[in-house]
Parts: sequence; C-alpha cells; structure tokens
Amino acid sequence: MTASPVTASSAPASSVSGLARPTVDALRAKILHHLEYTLAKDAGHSSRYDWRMATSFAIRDEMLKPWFAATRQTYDTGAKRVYYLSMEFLIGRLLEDAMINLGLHETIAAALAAEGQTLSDIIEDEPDAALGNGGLGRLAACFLESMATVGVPAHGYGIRYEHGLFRQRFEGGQQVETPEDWLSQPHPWEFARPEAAYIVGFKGHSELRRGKSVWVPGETVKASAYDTPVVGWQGKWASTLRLWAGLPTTQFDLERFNNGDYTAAAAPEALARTLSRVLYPDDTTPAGKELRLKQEYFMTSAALQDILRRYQSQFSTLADLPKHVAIQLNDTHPAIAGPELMRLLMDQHDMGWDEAQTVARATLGYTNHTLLPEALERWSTYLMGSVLPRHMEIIQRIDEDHAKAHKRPPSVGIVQHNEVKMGDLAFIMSHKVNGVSALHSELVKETVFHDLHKLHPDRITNETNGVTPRRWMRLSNPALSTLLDETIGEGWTRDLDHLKTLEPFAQDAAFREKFAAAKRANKVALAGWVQDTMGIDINPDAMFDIQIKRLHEYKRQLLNCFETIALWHNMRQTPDAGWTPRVKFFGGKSAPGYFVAKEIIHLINDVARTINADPVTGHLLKVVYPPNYNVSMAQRLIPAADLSEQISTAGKEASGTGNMKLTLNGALTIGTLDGANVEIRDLVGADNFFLFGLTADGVEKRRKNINHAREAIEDSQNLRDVLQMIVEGRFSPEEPDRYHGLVDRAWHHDHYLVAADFDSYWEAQRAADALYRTPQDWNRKAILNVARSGFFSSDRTIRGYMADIWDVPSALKD
Ligand code: 26W
Repeated sequence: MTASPVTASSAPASSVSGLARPTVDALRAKILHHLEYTLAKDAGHSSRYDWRMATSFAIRDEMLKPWFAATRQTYDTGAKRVYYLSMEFLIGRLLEDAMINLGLHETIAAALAAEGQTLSDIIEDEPDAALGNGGLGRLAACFLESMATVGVPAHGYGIRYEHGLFRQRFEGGQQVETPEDWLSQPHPWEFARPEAAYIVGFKGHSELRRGKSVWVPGETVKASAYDTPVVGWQGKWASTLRLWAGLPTTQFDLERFNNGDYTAAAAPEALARTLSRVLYPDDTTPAGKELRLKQEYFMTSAALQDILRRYQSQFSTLADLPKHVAIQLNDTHPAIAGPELMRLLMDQHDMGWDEAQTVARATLGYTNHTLLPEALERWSTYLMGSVLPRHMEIIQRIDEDHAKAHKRPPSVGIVQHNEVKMGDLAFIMSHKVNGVSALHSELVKETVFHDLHKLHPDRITNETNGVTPRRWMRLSNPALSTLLDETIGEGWTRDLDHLKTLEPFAQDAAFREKFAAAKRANKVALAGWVQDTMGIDINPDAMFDIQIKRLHEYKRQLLNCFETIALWHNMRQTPDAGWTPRVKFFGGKSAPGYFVAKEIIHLINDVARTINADPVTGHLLKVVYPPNYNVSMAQRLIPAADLSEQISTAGKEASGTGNMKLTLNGALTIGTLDGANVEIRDLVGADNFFLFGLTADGVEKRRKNINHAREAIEDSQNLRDVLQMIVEGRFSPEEPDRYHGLVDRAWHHDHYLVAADFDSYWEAQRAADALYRTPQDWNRKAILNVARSGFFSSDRTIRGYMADIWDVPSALKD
C-alpha cells in the first residue's frame, strides 16, 4: 500500500459487470465469518495475519463469480484459448489489486475500520509473490491482468517456486542474499488442484517398438497444479494462473525408513521438490545447470499435457489444434515446447511426423526479450541427450528437415558445435516470432536472427511492451488517479488512450497546481518511508531522480553513479551556485554470481555513505539505495519520481517497462535511444524528453575504436576527477584500493561505453536541473508525458498479440 495520503479508489460501483456488489456490512460479515470458520479465530484475539487472511478469503469469494463465469463461457462457446508459458511471473501482492479490480477498495476499508483494523497495515502484511527476476517476469504478470481485462480466454503456466527471488540486504554496502519464503505462511490466492496432475519423465532412453520411437524415462516426477484466479478491471472476466509443484511418483519408501535409511526413504520426495524448490536468480546469463533444464521441461511438459487434456475434452481432431489453441513462449525458457508437443502428438496420439510438426508450428509463438549473446540459451547436446533423449532425436530431425527445406548458410542450424541453440529451435518451431519494442524487433532481424529472417522474412513481428494501468496507476498512485477521474473521468483505467484528453490541461495553471500537489504528496509520503526505514532525511522539494531495475552493466547504473560523484564534487566547489537539490534513488538486485554488478552496488553504497554524511552538500544532494527492491517497492517509488533514468547503452535494453510506468506517473525521462525509450520520446515529444548518448549504430561504430574509453576520459575533466577520486579510495577510506579493478575496467574495458556517453549525459542532467527550477514548465511537460502515455498500456500490447499472433477475439462484448 503506497503510504500516499489519498486512498486508492477502485472500480466505481455501477461499472462492475452485473455483479451485485456486497455492502460494507455484508463484507464485514464475510470477513468475520472467515475469521471464525476458516481461521478458527475470535475477532478479539486475531493478529494482523488473521485479519489479512480473512479479508483475502472474503475478496477471493468475490473473485470466484467472474472466474466461474469466464471459465464456463469459454467451454460453452468453444472459444479459442491462449496459453502463456513462462518460467517467471513477478506478481507482487494480490489483495489490493483484486479489491481495486472488483471495485471493493473503499467498501473493505470501511468494513475493516468498523472492526478497528487499518486496511493499509493489512495490505503491507502480504508477502510479495516474487516468482520472477525482472522485466520478463513482470511483463507476464501485467499480461495476465490485461488478458483478464480485455477478455481473452487465457491461462498462464509456470512453476510454484517454494522460494522466489532472494531477499537482498546490504552488509557493509555489499549485497547479501537470503532465501525468500513467501510460502512459509498459507497463500490465500491459490487453489490446490490435485486432480490436475501429470507425470513428467527425465533421462532413460528411447527405443524403437514396431517402427515407432518410444521413450523409456529413467526418472519420473508428478507435476501437481495450483490455480490462482486473476480478475480483470471491473470484474468482467478472469484468467487463470496454473503453477506446477513437484511431487514424487513413488510412495514414501517405508521399508527403507524402517531399515533406518531415512535419507534414501525421503529421496524421491526431495528430488521431486527440487524441481519447484527455487527460482534461478539469473536474468541474463543462463546458469546452464541440469536442474534448470529439468525445471524448464517440467513446467512445459505438464502445461502441454494439461492443454491437450482440456482440448480433447472439447474437440476430437488434434489436427485442428491451432484453430482452438494459441501457445506463447515467454523467451526461450519454454522452447522445448516445440519438440515436446510433437512428441505428445506422435508418441501418444499417433500423429505423423510432418503433421505433428505443422500443427505444433501453427500453435506456437515465441517472444524474444534480449539480444545479449550471453543470455541466449544453448544446451550441450550431451546434456540435452541425457536429460531428454527422445527430444534430442526430435530436435535433430527438425533441424535436418529445415536444412532440407531451405538452402541455409552454415551459420544457421539448431544443433551446432555440440550445442542446441534454443533461440533457433524456438524460431523454427513457431509461426510468429516477436520482439518487444520497435527498435528491438528491427535489431532482432539484423542480429540474433539475421539469417533465419532472410529465410522466413514474414515471421518476425513487433509487439511493443506495455504495463497495466490498474496496478501501476490506479493502485499505486491514488492521488493522481483521483485527479484524473475528476478531470477527464474514469474511462482511462480501461482504455488508457483516454489520457489524451488531458493534453489541454497542461496549459491550465490551476490544473498544474493540482498535478504538482499530487506529485508532492507522493514525495512527502516516500520521504516519510525513507526516514522511517533508513533514517535518511530527504527534502521532498528536491528533484527525485530514480533508477530502479536489475543491476547489469548494460543498464549503466555505473554511469549514474559517476555523474552523482561529479555533481557532488562540483557542488562542493561552489555550494552557493544555485544548484537544483536532488535525491538520487537506486533500487535493484544483482544476480548472486555477477561480481562486477555486485561491485557496482558496493560502490553506490560507499558513495551514498560519503555524500549523505557531507555537511557541505547535505541540503543539496542525498543518495538513497533501499535494499530488496521488488514489485511492492516499485509501487511506492514510482508515483514519487520526477526524473526517470533509462540510460542503457543503445541497442542493449530490449524494451524496458519501468520507463513506461514512470512516464505514466508523470516523471520526465533522461535516456538514450534504446528499447521503448524511442517510442516514448516519439509519443511524448522530443521537447519533453532529456535525450543523450550514442545511438545503437553509433555504439557499434565507436566500439571499433579500441581507445574509445581512454579518449573520452582524457576529453572529460569531470570524468577524470571522478575516476581519480574513486581510485584513491575517496569513498572507501577503510580500503583505498577497493575499486582499482573497477577504475581499470572504466579505462580499458568499457564495453558499455560509459565514458563515451558521460559528457552528453552530464549535459542532459544539467538541462534537467535548469528545467526543474521552472516548475510551471516542468509540470507542463510532465502532464504531456502522462497525457501521451496511453499507448504503453499492456491492454494495447495484448490486443496486438490477439490480432497479429494468436488470432483470438475478445470474449467480452464492448
Ligand atoms: C536464463 C537466464 C535468463 C533469464 C531471464 C536470461 C534472460 C532473461 C530475461 C529475458 C531477461 C529479461 O527480463 N529481459 C527483459 O525483458 C523485458 C520484458 O520484455 C524487457 O522490457 C527488458 O528490456 C529486458 O531486459
């Protein structure tokens, strides 16, 4: 719950679909009912946890109506279904989102208040469902909510990790990871579905029987389903998130247990649970571990078996599968779906090779989310062959077919150098491949899939990412949401293009006042939270400059850190030069094994410690890096942002989605022409965007000059001073040579062109300083950013997938 003064306003009563909305008293009774009969607790002796669970169950009861209705209608109409396969769903908290979409926020607040309970405290008590690393996982969560709002008969399939993304804390400024355990308490939003369970095999061998290949797995586990309903805006439709948990197929080995061999007795259970034990915390470099491949196959096979079971309960001809089912692969992580669907169609449903391949390809779509070479999954043929011997056979033959069908250059091929390239497999086994921003989709054609694009020129399309305005505005920013409702009506929540009607108000001084007041209220609330949780005093009238995202060299948190040091250094020399006061916010986790990223975290914290203790600049500059950045913290930071840092090396950030959330909440962007920044700048207007840096082409050219960093540093007094201060231990007096490696890399291995872009970044930052000192101009531009951000709704993105890839109509009549 964003601690903003104004409470979130949910879907207005009249608009919630045909649903008789429960009154305050009815909901109060429901909560008390669950307290007594579901939790067996007396209202007088209930903890915050009890009240949260009882409130969650009361809301969950209301979710069942649209969920049942959507499920039933889809069966009755035989509507085409969409299945979104993802190893990650970065959901966050669900209580408030459900209340908002069901139009019950005020009602619940009143019901709880009548029982002396505070809704915001109860909302804060819910752990985040952190079943993802970053952009890819959060996009999947936004898509589920948008498919439920737009009316797509949709299921998300993933893994019910017992441990989501690790908790981050700082010790001596360094990241330390501890296991996340969201399931240490019962999770109120899931329904166990033990009847939906499937056997998944591994290893073993495949043999020919009567001319047919038959796989004889060496190990088996059971995938057991847990369903979570996802209700759309105004509760008109709902989608289902089905997550798989690993269970042993063999009984507990009592005999072994009785012989005292306890571990062996428990081994099958332990083995099975490892499959859904923990999320791999890497968001670029694949761990390449056998367990990760097994997790990917476990999720994918269970999903496909469930999809075919449901399909056959409605339709008889498997050859018609593509007419009734669309399956989307969220990056290459579920790419084994191609061979697995063919295996099921051939080995279990006697379909011929060619037909099975055609049906599979027509059913599958693949989304690429990254160009980073190290992020593209490649499994050794040895590992693939030992874990999935039957699939290795099928992959080999798919590759041979493709080679026969297309005169392809030697560089093209799924199996090469004893590796299976999952990107090529996903491309060849999908009827549509898409990038996630206009620039990225072009770069996908020119780089990672250049040769395949030549062979299949109409396969790659673009679907620019989006974010759900329900969580990222209506829920997170009630102050601005209420102002929008009063000014342009509530229609924007379902159709974000309505924001366009806000444009004229940018010229309205009175409206600008109200807009600035809403932003300031959010900043005051955030300042209070920073004081309470970190003991740092920040000025809510300073510019809140925010960079929140995973730590990665291409996202260039280091460039931001260098500019922060240069700003501090200049402020110290001329403290009375009329500087614009700033608070630099950083938020983000590093993959545990990514030491360069961890060193950057250490430096940022060391710089923060030094600057925050400096009495000379205390009123001008503060650096705040709250640990354990996650979805709930993003909901707290984004509404309070003035400046959005989107400073990645051009050509590296596939899209970005934080950039969209910050623009929607009235922040101005300082950024490069990378990912969706390009489309944000095009739509909000170049005058309302602080652009800097090399373009993607410029980066490729500059990289050819091996001395690009040294030359840039020698050209920049500011940057030289910064590197000098760092190398002499100015921020690490207790270990002066702590950053010698980092500074050496800045001079000699500046792969992401931090030095080359430093001066233009500095200039852009000073331009932001200047504009911030003219609040009327700043707010006019900020209002135009909000008014022109309608395109970045994930509803628009989903409508793109429905039209371009899935060929699925909305089940909702407008
Ligand atoms: C196997 C290791 C691994 C895990 C996750 C490799 C790569 C990933 C993801 C693709 C990384 C990711 O989250 N990519 C981000 O996806 C967002 C949603 O499309 C984009 O907005 C971001 O630009 C992109 O970095």
